Amino acid sequence: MRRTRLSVIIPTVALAAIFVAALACRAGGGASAGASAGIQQLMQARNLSEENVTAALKTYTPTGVKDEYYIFASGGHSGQVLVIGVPSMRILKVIAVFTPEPWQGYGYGDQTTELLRSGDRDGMQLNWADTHHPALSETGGDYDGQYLFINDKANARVAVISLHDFTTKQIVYSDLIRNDHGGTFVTPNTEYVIEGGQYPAPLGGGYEPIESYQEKYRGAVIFWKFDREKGRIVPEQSFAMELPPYMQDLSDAGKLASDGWAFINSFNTEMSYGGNAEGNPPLESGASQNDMDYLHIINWRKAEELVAAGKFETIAGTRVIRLQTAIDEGILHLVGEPKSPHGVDVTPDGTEMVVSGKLDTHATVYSFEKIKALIEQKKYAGMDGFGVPILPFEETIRGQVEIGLGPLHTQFDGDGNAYTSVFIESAAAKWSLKDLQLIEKIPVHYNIGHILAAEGDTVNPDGRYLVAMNKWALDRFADVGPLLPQNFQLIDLTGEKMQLLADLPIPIGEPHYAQMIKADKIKPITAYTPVGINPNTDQEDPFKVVGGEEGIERKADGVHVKMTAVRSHFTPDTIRVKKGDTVHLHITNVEQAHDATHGFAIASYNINLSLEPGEHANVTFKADKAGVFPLYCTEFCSALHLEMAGYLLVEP
Ligand code: RUQ
Ligand code: CUA
Repeated sequence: MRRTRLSVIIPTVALAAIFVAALACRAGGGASAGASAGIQQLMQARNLSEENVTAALKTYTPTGVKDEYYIFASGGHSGQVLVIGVPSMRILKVIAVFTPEPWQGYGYGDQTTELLRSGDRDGMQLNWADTHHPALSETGGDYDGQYLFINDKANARVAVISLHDFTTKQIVYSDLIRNDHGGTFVTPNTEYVIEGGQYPAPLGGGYEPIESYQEKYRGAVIFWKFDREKGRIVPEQSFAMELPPYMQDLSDAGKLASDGWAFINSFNTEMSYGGNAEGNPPLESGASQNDMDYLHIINWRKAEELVAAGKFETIAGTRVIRLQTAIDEGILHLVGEPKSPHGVDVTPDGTEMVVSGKLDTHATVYSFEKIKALIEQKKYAGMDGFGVPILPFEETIRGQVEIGLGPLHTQFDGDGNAYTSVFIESAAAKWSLKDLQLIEKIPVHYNIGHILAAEGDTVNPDGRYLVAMNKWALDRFADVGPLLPQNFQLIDLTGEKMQLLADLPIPIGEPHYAQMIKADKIKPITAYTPVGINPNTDQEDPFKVVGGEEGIERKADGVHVKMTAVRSHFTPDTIRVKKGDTVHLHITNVEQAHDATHGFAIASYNINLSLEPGEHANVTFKADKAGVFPLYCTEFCSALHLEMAGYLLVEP
């Protein structure tokens, strides 16, 4: 299938390129054909090279034409997710996740406020997140277009987003860990969403002196059980594994040959904890003494069985396989990995794992078959300080590829090539998995972190497009002061050589990772049907209002306003209450028309909703200020939109 689509698209692109080249030739030869002369003039006037014009033709997407791929990108500290089209590199949507988002009314009505606040920890309101790694749900190791997960590194939380309506459904966390990084990654059938901790702390919270770091601080990885039918994570069916207090970094789930296994790399096996003003080495140099850190190899399938057999302890409400149990049961092994490793990426066939070291120049390719054989033979190079067996490094690898300075993350195409981001060099490196040879490098602008390819971490990658997620933009865009946008660069993989096609400045940072999925796998709804759906529960809301049943009723718990919204009025449009009343607004957008969204805002009361067609929302507030407060629809929904208004009258 993939080939058929490819063969349709390449000729179109190639033809366009030939067309322009031919035009350029003819114009150069003195031809004065209207179109060619026009294009020549345009190229001259805008100072464009032939390469620029090919890039433009490969990405230009006329109005009304839809993109071939979606990128789901982390929105970084914004705590949101960005949706971007490829090849146009147009931003299509911001999905509100961990942070209030006014346009979507996210965090202003009862339902979304409840959802947002369900992510609060330690009694503190969290209004931001450091989102890192989105993960699309998978079936058989392929993206299935149903769900998206994303982690919050700062507060160790995981969110579930449904791609049915592109909204956040759930936020979970465990008090087991304070911070995460190695997530989210899904197992090949989305049985589990993996969240690996990063900075060790006492498990389950609480205080222990930092001097007791080695004894009392621990790492952990959580396997969140996902119930696809319900579309929610089930914390009670989830479990975790205690890990040594190294700083666990990125992770990846095994697939096909390595299905049932998970891989987590780490740094700071020195167990340095800083204290540079107290006579200790700074964390950064303390953590960079060893030549090797450890790749953690976890048999999650067996871990799942151990939990079912009761071999766990419950800590902070989470079932935890203790480190000693993991060692005794042979489900945790380590193997060396060179100098401050960062990314670990499992190859599409699941037979190998690629690890890159930030302070190394290589990508190291581990063979899962060799690892498995060594585990079976119990052939160890030794044990770490906690008794975890260490496999002999030389016997686990197939080889190393010389990549360049600061390799980080790797993606794959369907033709046996790997693509590694090279941070210090600001380049993307293409290399052959088969013979571990570097093929080509393309400069990117600048300081690339993650890299993503079309369906690039599935069992069936597409190739075609690569995106460099660059941390620095420097001279790429018009100057906007000292804080610059991040820069996503689209690269064409279909030609002889990689070609840089387009830049997309990202005005909210810092996005870390993203995934790219074929657009035809995403089939969102256009309206909530039947009318009256609460997107949080995906069910009809018990307070949904149907046309003709609107009204205002005073009950024991306050004033209930049953309201409908339709172009271009709210019914009722006058709300009369008394100062001090508790007001319950129940508003249903009774429309089913595509794109017929209404907003609902009330002056001064911090009330702001977005009511998509068929959506129902509830808002509870205390009318503690007397006065006259206009209410209105915030979406320009019709010619009479300005008239879609009314009053909240709070009598003293
Ligand atoms: S990590 S590049 Cu979460 Cu590599 Cu940022
Ligand atoms: Cu509804 Cu404007």
